Amino acid sequence: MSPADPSVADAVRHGIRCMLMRGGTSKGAFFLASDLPADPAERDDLLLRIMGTPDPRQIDGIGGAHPLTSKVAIVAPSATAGVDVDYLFLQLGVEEASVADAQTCGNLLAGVGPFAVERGLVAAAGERTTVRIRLLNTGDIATSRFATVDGHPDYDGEPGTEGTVAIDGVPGWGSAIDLEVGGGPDKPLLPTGEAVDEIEGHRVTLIDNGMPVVLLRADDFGVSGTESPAELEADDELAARVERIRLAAGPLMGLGDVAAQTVPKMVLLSPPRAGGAVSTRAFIPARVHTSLGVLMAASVAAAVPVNGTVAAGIATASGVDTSGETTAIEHPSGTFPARVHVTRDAGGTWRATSLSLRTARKLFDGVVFPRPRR
Ligand code: NQM
Repeated sequence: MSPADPSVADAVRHGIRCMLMRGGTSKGAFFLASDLPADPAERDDLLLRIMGTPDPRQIDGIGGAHPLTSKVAIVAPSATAGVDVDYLFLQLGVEEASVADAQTCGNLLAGVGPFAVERGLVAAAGERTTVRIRLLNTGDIATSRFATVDGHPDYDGEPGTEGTVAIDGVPGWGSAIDLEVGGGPDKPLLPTGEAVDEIEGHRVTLIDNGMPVVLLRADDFGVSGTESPAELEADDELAARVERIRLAAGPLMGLGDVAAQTVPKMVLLSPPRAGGAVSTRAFIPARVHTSLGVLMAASVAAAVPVNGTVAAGIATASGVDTSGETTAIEHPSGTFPARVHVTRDAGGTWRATSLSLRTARKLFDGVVFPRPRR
């Protein structure tokens, strides 16, 4: 669809087909790529007007006035062999008119498989449907497995039955969605090849198991790591120190200049308090996460078994199960059981994949009306 297409030019009058979904602990607007302008600048401008950005309340759009609810997923049939759909994630600013594409979102990923079935891109296959997804932002491949009933996604499940689960940060129960995510053979877990690097006088671990993350010791910054997200956000000096490290870490991680990007994420680590392996507070990067991103959890967990990382120096062995594959990562609203598989190849390079359990829900399906250009 080109900008000259009357259905785009008239989007204000006729609206754009859109499904609002909760994916894990995030919420976003899901679109078929074919329902949006093909030109990225035109598309981004339209999405900003749909979400109501820039405005701290996003009052004239459908964004939820927080980065975790100002997200967009764009889905299309994939041309890649063995892959069903391509998923592009866009992080829309709230107060700033920004659209960032350097990261994916493992939470919205939970909604992608069901959305592909809802829109007829993939046919439901009996009681459990598998969708293979290419993550356009990172090049990683995900496999999503979820319940389907009568040809439709089953979001709710039956409380008390196997396959119906609760995830911390979301009230109630939902039908389990298994997400397996892995990078290609040329993607090392430690982008600099080091378990620890020094930035601005701090020992940090730069790691990427689906999400580029910088691991920091909370006590290096004069905080305990038990503070609430609001308390940490109120500390301007802390935010400035963390941001300086982030800007230096971006190029070291191969991400280039990250001033206008939302990665790497900055995670303060401290000892666990609730039986987990380690406790986290994640800057994403301006706001502090109310829980923890799926792939952020996978990146933190993958650092635990690697000698010399900041996580290995803090983590408690009792927070890792006996198989060594599930690591309980504490966050401000509970614990994330991160399942990761970490290996070291013959050349000494660390690699990892993750398996996460999420729920998702279709909240609304219809036509969204962007505010007019002003
Ligand atoms: O790490 C938030 C979220 C995320 C990212 C963010 C995510 C992940 O919790 O997989 O999903 O980093 O802005 O949705």
